Amino acid sequence: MVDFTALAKEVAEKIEAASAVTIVTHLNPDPDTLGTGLGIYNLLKKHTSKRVEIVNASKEYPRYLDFLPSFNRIKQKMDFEESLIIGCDCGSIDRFGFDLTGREIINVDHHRSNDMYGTINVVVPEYASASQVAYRLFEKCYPTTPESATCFYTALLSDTRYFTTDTVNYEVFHVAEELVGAGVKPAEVAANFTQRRSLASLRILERALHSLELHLEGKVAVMRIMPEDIAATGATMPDMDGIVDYARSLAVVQIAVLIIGLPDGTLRISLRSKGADVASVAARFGGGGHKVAAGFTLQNKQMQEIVDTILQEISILGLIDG
Ligand SMILES: [Mn+2]
Repeated sequence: MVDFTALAKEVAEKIEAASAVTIVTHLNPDPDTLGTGLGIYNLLKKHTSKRVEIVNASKEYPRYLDFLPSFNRIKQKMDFEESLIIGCDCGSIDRFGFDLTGREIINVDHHRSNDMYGTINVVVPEYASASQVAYRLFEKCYPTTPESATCFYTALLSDTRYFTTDTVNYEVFHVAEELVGAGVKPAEVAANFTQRRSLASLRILERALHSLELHLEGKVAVMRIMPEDIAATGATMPDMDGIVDYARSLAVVQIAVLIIGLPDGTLRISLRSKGADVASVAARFGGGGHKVAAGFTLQNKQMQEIVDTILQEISILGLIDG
């Protein structure tokens, strides 16, 4: 297992030695990357006198996360030039969307596919969220605050889909318990997740469900969102988060695929499974992720052609049980 005490000492020394700290979160941000980043941000603000910034290169963030302490501090541009970088929930350096060449990086993540781009790598694939890694690391050098606990808990709740994924175990509940002990209000966090949907998110879900097709004897579900659907509903990327889970929820389905055709011609593909290694499918297209939740992005491709190729790859890789 990871020696958090030793790593925390190294990390704290790096932070102490740095002129400033930039916390970087990944493109198309999810609650884990932002919750992990904000949790660390709140800790450093409270316990150090360093200049700290938190950045995300995307245009849109999930708005329902605005209850997270310091959410309004997240910037699209990096202002510090020689700061120490802390990367959150990101398996490869290009997914940050910033030029980080030559920078010292603390890599805080839980993706098995992480390519260890950091100066210090704190990567624990067994953990359910990057925030679980961050919490176990930073509790060793900076006392947890109610603000940081709320951020870490929110990230954990989201990456475990409300404690339902196969990454959930004793240690996850143990961390959740400690975070609640540190001041998290679980009902408030939950209400932000379940009672603040946008109308666009329901309208786009309706269209995605309408497009659902079953392939390979019903074991693979495919849903498509076309640029017209996005234009008609006004949905943003965060509005489409979680749609693919509806396809996976079908009893017969083993693998679910959601293809989003963005107005600029980009195709974003999300893959989910009930155990099959869909990260291996994503890897074939230059993407990555976790065993049961992965994805990739393509430019200038026909949607139908991609659907056919994905179905072929699933067959070739033998991911479907007979
Ligand atoms: Mn994550």
